[in-house]
Amino acid sequence: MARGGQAIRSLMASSGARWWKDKNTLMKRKMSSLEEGESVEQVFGKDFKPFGDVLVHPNENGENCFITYLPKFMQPRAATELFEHLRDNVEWRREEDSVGVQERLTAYFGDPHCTFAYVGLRLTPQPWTGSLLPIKNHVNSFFTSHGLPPLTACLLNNYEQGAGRIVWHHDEVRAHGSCPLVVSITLSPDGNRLFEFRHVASKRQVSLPVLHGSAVVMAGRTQLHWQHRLPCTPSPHRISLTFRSIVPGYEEGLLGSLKGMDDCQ
Ligand SMILES: O=C(O)CCC(=O)C(=O)O
Repeated sequence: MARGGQAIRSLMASSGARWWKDKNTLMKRKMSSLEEGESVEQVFGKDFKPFGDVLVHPNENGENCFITYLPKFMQPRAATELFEHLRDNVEWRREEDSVGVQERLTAYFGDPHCTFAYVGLRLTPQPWTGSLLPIKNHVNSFFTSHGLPPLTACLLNNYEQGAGRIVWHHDEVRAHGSCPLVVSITLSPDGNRLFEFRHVASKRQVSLPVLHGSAVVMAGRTQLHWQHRLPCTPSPHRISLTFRSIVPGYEEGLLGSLKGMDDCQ
């Protein structure tokens, strides 16, 4: 979940650099004029073309949001095996964030230095496990081949049967580079759950029953203009893998720069 609309707007607009420029470049929190009137190519890069079952096209309202759905991203059998393995082997935690005790269990994995700070939590990644590496590699080769940035970290969410939800929110993507990307893979062998989107300005809503093995993709400026939620309808057990384009060292760099500012006072 995100911390403050305007702050996010500022930081997301703050780097004209592409995602792999070094962290010193990314640390420069200089406001640029990019967000207003920026082109699809400026946000997504020249190699990007929309793909999948597109729910929101980057040209819609000139907002550079891209939401798409890939119903068959994983083979059902592989998705079931991964679901069972993660359910039984991950050390799940119930975090308490600045909103309260979370209504789902989570675990966080990623490349070194991909610290993820959101709603008052600061998560240090556990190293990728043998069971996550194949899907991480598949996700990366698929999305980079579509011109999107590498996915370096993954927050796993575990919504137990008949329980668990996330209320309307924007994802925290300040550390996700100049074209933030969040890919949520659904593992729910016993049935579908609803994934809902709401456009902030128009209040238009889209409800998507997400299939076992499917992927929902939110890229570009989606988190500025759209919220999403997982309502607590009577629902099967679902684990989601939310892959994120976190820039290694970004949060650590922020801590360093904040410390530097304290030192000067
Ligand atoms: O479970 C999902 O697919 C989405 C999770 C989510 O919205 C979040 O982690 O912020």
